[in-house]
Amino acid sequence: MKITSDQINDLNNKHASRLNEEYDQLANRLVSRNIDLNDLDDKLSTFQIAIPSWALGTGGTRFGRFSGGGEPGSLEEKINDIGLLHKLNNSSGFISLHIPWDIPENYDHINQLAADLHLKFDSVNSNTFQDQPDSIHSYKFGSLDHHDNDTRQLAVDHNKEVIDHGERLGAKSLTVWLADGASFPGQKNFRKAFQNLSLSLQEIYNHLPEDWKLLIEYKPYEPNFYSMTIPDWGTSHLLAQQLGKKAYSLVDLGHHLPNTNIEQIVAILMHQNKLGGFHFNDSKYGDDDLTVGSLKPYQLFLIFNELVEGITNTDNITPAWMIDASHNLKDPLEDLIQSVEAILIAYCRALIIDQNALAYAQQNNDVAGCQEILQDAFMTDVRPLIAKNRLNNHASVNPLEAYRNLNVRETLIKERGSKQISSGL
Ligand SMILES: [Mn+2]
Repeated sequence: MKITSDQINDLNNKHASRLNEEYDQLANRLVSRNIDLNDLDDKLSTFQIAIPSWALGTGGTRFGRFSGGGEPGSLEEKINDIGLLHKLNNSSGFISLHIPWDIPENYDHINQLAADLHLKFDSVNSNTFQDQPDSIHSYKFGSLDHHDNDTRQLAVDHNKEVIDHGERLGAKSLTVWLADGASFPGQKNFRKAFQNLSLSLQEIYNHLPEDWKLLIEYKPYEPNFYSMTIPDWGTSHLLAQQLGKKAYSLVDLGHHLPNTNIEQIVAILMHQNKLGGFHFNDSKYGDDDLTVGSLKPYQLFLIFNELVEGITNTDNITPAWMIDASHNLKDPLEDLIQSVEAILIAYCRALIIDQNALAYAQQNNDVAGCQEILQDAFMTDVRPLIAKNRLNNHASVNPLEAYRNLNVRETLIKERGSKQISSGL
């Protein structure tokens, strides 16, 4: 299925006059507060969020999976789905592949397909959290941290292969998330596991092309419930520091214990120029993989405040942004549309914070004033800015409404059938 610009224009035309009114009203208010709307518009236009290939099918829990139909069954179909999203919102211009689920059969063909849809390949992800069917060694008790050298080498070699696949697609970073850890006290020697992991990562790091980055993700628990070998940002940062300047930490919103101050972690990592990537989702209890912004939009805004501050005032690279959530109940494409929208809203609200006034209030210990400044930005309805930006970029003013009006899911079910199940879930 393809969505044409004419279809989007027709739908946009219905909204144009109302949107212009709302935009003008908001723009006047922001200009009077010295917000540079052209600059804001440029930042919104260039902000691109990677969609992981595994987010396009219906997810599940260990209790079951309820497929929604029309899921992409091949890498081509996954890329096509992201193309549909990007056509609607102009902000999903990156794909993040997971190897071995997404190994291309024909690189030229896959590169051409992505280019035709104005998509690029972002960070590639390795998978050593499950055994491959033909594997002679098992990751049941660890991969990169394994005490058995042959098992460890298998995991190292896999990561090197992922880099090689990524290179042929124009990707520039490898993301490593490990399930390695222990579920029972005494099961693993912490120091030896860390040492083995360190050696493995060094070998992978040495295989990185000059212009690549290694992004090290952390997680406090699950699938291991006593210890994880990279449990927190401190361990991730320590490893990145040891490896060198091409290694960075990656923050996944759902990979923290409840009530962790994630915005502070983001600020400190950026201060150290070590924040390399960011994964978006939302959670109530653990790594719930719910739609970003569905539960804690204020936290997301506070995080974006630090991200914007860090991008403006540190030498930290622009992190690789990716949605990392599982869509168990909603149509995955609808969920992704909502996710991108929530991220843009948080980003845009952070961009309209009066940073000078905030710095002045902080300097003067005006605690109530600081809160007022943040909440004034948070409570501003910035949706007309985002919709207008999309209108100017020939994308949809209201992507979710357009998705439904254009019967995207129904068409995909017709094309692919209702039983096809996406790989990698
Ligand atoms: Mn993640």
